[in-house]
Amino acid sequence: MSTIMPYERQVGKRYLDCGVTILRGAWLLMWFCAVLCITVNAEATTYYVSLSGSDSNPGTIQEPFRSVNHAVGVLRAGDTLYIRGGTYIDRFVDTDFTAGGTASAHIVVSGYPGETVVIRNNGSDAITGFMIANREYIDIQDMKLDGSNVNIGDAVVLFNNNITFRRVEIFGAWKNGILGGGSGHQFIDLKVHGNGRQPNTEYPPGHNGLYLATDNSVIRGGEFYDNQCYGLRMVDSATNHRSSNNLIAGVRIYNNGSGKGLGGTSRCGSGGGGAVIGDTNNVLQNSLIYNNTLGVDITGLSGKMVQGAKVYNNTIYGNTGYGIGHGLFAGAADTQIINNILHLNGSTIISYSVSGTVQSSNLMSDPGFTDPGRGDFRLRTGSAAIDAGTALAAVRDDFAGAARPAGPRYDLGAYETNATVASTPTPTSPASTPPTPPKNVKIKG
Ligand SMILES: [Ca+2]
Repeated sequence: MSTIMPYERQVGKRYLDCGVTILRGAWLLMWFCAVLCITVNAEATTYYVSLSGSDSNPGTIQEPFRSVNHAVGVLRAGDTLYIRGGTYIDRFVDTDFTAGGTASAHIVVSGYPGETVVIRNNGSDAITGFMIANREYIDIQDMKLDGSNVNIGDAVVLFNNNITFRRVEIFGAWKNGILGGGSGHQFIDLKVHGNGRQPNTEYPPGHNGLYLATDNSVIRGGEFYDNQCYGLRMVDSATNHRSSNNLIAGVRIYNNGSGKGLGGTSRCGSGGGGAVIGDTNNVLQNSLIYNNTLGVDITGLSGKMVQGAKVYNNTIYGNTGYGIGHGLFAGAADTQIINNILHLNGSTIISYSVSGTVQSSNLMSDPGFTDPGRGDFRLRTGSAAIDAGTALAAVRDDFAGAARPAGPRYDLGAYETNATVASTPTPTSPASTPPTPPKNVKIKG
């Protein structure tokens, strides 16, 4: 458990700790202490930004900085910057950072716990609002990035490696919510919506919630909705790189694409829809893809055939066009489409030029959702999707994080129904008899 400690107190404690050591004598220890002081000081300083602060302040909680782009410039590996609540007309780009983190000591830029932080693009950057191109191991978390007041650029651009976005809301960008390359990124529990305001008459292909050409990255949890083209597009348009080994899991993707995004006004050159999976060994699993223009596109760009795409245990519902389009443009090899539910889409799975496909245990009829009109795709008792799936070693849990399988087999779709776990017994008062353990629950002991 971490506590927020003002900068002076942290520094004071370090000197105190070292002083005790010095009193014990020994030049060697003094030398060691001096090194330790510098090392510790470099590894964990917490700074603050506040609307009531000043950039000439030291950045403590009592005397915080005023601007985010100034504050990020003082951060070293292991440091944390907390941004106090409020709306900042500001931005940060990689030239604002004077250092990056390391694998064992990330830089963290975070909204202050319990306060709402909005960073609204100040328009001072000709390319974009929030760009991190040369620094690594930076965690951006608990804030809203608002691109709505400038008619230029993407909200976030990443060209480097190992950046984490956690619980960040990204909205209103002229182009993409996030445009990302590089490797080892994590996008956890994001809310990405209303991006791609640029009229498609200016740039016909249109823009997306996330447009990633990354490798070895994880997109887990979160919502991607109301964007101009696709909610999430995982494919590189470059001919000399394949976006590879990315995992998309447990995401909710809805209302993206022409006639769906931007409050229904969106016009996407390619139609747009839920998700694109291209290039090599990318995985889409445990996700809800619904009410988009198209559902899932397994398709390459720039003549690159899709290789080894895996579409496991998704619920694909109510999309205007196909639920899954497979191999359009450049073809697809060795795709696995397993344990999905497709219902009320314009069509089900449309395959073009494909080879080596494994397509099994997919349900193409009404499975009995709890309340699809409200986005509740849990299965009702007795659903044909329960225990109808294939065991998949790569799918260990479900959309809600519950372990698979519950019961004898995997369920289809994004949710695993705990159909065989009895409800918790209601305690009687007074407890005249010991409660009976519910059936099918293994008691450790
Ligand atoms: Ca099951």
